[in-house]
Amino acid sequence: MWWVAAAAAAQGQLHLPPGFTANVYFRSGPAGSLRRPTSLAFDGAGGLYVGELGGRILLLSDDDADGEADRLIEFASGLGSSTGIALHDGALYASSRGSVVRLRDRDGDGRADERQVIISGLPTGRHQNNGIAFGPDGLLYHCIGSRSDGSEARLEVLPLEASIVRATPHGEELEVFASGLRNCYDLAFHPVSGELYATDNGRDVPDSGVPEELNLIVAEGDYGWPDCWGNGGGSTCSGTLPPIATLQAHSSADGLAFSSGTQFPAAYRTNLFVALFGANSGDPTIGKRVVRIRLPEAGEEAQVADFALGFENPLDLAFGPDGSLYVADYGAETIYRISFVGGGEEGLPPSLAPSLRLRAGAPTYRRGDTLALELEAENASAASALDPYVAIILPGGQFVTLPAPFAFSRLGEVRRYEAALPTSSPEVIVRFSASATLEAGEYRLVAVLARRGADPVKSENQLSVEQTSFTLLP
Ligand SMILES: [Ca+2]
Ligand SMILES: [Ca+2]
Ligand SMILES: [Ca+2]
Ligand SMILES: [Ca+2]
Repeated sequence: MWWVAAAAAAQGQLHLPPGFTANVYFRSGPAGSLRRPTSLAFDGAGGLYVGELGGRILLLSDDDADGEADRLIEFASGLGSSTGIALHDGALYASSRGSVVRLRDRDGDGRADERQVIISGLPTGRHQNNGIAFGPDGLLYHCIGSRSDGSEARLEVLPLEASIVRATPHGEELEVFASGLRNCYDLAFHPVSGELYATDNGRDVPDSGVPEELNLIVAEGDYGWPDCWGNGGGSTCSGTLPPIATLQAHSSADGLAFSSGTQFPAAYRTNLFVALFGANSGDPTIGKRVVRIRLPEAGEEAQVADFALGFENPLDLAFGPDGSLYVADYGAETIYRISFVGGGEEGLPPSLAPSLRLRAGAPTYRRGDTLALELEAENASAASALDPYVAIILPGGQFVTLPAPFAFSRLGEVRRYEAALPTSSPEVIVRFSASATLEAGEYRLVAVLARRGADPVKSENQLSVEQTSFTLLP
């Protein structure tokens, strides 16, 4: 698949699922310059704050609402290597190497005029303090990277190192919330459940097989670094928590954001989007993309799928008030805006299109038996908008629709379906007002997943068609 990405990159275009489009929201031009963007945060008025590695914070706005920023204000400068920003209670919080700075714009001119270091003395070394997020509890959560890789001559691990810390919005009561994260770049709270998710990057050693991780963060959780990684890799894994998804080794899993708004198709709601920066080896097949993660439901595994390819080095992302996804490409020094313009379910990449699995309960039946089927809707998170239909295909192409189609109520649901086979003919109702006799013989059984209210017979309404067969004995 990477040749698609390479071709797209050569044209300066992103490769997206059908129904999506991307435009350049901002890059250096007459309005000002953008250099090595690291982090994004929207304010309530649609202004986009952008942190730069060089220590500036920019405020971009799209005053004529055409999807491209036309105004740049330098909100702040002089921070040291900023890799995380967040807005809370009218203030902008920014990471600066070893500290957290709180900035306010008191006079509303778009430039910070009040500045306070609220946390300082954080450990730095190979990595530093990165992403910032505020929880439903109003407290500040902050990623602190490790000072070493974990594979080199071991440094003493300092108390706040390789952790997620928590503090009040004033920087007081600083404490370790979770530990064992080698280099957490970003973190985000689930908009509904309030659960905290964070990325973590495995060690840099080539061919070590150490994956990048998405972790569900719980209080006092230990996520394994330096000895344990992935799902039980390394050593000393006892008592540590595995990731809920592993991501491509050395791809550098960085910014993450939950989808918000209603612009993206229903199947994308409350999915996590993660920017994979790319390998520091320069291998073009690693990372350089945004992936979409569907969080696991009970007993399932998280599903990871490519969403957007063709970046240089995507680093952070955020959903805007317009429901578009904004991606800061550190390498291309560009902020992209990705929007959904297609209709219905067209935006679903093939791997995530709704599908139906059909299993016949038995290979043979006699008249009067109960035909048992199992149907499973996959990837159909818009399940409430979909109806399954089951039909028996007769010789000559007529078909019998089995009665009482039911709706799926959630993703991955398995529904058993039972229908009494007619004891005599011609008792069954056939579509198009025909009637038919079920002679002994082999029948095809077809299940169709269609949009609610749409005619399932029309191919344009069929999102998934599955077949199996059974034999009706004399
Ligand atoms: Ca504009
Ligand atoms: Ca000001
Ligand atoms: Ca881990
Ligand atoms: Ca972020």
